[in-house]
Amino acid sequence: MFKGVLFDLDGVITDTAEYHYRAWKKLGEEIGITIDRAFNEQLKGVSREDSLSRMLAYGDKENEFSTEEFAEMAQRKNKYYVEMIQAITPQDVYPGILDLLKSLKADGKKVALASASKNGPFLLNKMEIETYFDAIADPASVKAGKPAPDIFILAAKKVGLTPEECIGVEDAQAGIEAIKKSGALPIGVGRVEDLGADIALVPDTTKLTVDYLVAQWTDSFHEH
Ligand code: B16
Ligand code: MG
Repeated sequence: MFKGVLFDLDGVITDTAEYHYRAWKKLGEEIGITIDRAFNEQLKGVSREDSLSRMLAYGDKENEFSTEEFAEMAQRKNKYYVEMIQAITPQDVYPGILDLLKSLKADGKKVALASASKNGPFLLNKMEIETYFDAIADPASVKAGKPAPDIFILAAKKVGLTPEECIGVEDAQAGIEAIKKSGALPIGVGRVEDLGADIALVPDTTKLTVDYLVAQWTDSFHEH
């Protein structure tokens, strides 16, 4: 049976994915790049710098900015985003997540955060759920961001497990790919059109119960 759960944050624990989108959209408007929700799917789970690179490529502007300008734009987006997340409270935890965290703790499962966001610890604190996490993998300390598996491998390691002993929960294409490569069992939160038909998917977080995780684990190749 699985021994740990590696959680993505944005779009899984709370709706910050929407704020990331709005902050990128605002920056985009200022530099003449219009993005929509379909394009935004490619930014989910992707680091701040890689997101900006993708956005500039999308707007055909990848050669228009100096290194300093690039850094300033990444910073500006983060400023917009940080303004938006100040108002987050425990009420913003997605439905079902708190119950899931409590049940996992009661069952003795390890819980780790595997978010690409440098704002992760701040958000867990705002939502008052940091006590449920046995470890937070620091995205600044991994070489490659999602879709590379590094952050999930680190998250498992920080709770004394191998990825093969864990379930990873994600809402993003890049994140699902990262979980698959790490060796953990992926569970997606979202639509089959976005995340693919080859993994277990829930349409929303109310379906993420321990029973559901156990059933997916039992159905998977992980059961020996
Ligand atoms: P920050 P996750 C990711 O978090 C977001 O999905 C992605 O949109 C964002 O660019 C990335 O974190 C970096 O976040 O700018 O706050 O460091 O989904 O991996 O929890
Ligand atoms: Mg996410």
